[in-house]
Amino acid sequence: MSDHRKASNRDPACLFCKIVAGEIPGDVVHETETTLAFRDIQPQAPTHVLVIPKAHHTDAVAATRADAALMADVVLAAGEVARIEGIADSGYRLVANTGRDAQQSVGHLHLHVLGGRSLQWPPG
Ligand code: DGP
Repeated sequence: MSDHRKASNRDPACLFCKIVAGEIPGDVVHETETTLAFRDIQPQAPTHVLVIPKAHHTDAVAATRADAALMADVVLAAGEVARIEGIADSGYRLVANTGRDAQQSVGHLHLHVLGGRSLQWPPG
């Protein structure tokens, strides 16, 4: 596997890299060779799971530039989380906050999988 797909491609200061490494606990709901999904510590919906690549990439565009197949792995893992959580049919939202104005607080790509209730639009 090339470096940009490996968990060894990590930022030692990154919170989510520490969860991948098991240095900080995470409530893991799904895992593949290249992705990890765990419950958000501040849930905003009955289902609120974060899906990340194990390798460190700052956001969705950076990850896709480095390895489009890795981004596909993340999206497919999010779909699997929705199935496991029982919200695949009722519907769910995938959110990738990107940058300051979007309130991205952790600079490691993560898709929020939100569902289990009717979600409002537009978001705040
Ligand atoms: P964002 O604002 O899009 O960067 O989302 C980051 C999310 O990460 C936010 O909803 C809260 C969550 N979070 C922050 N620290 C931790 C942690 O230590 N564990 C878990 N499971 N989630 C965390």
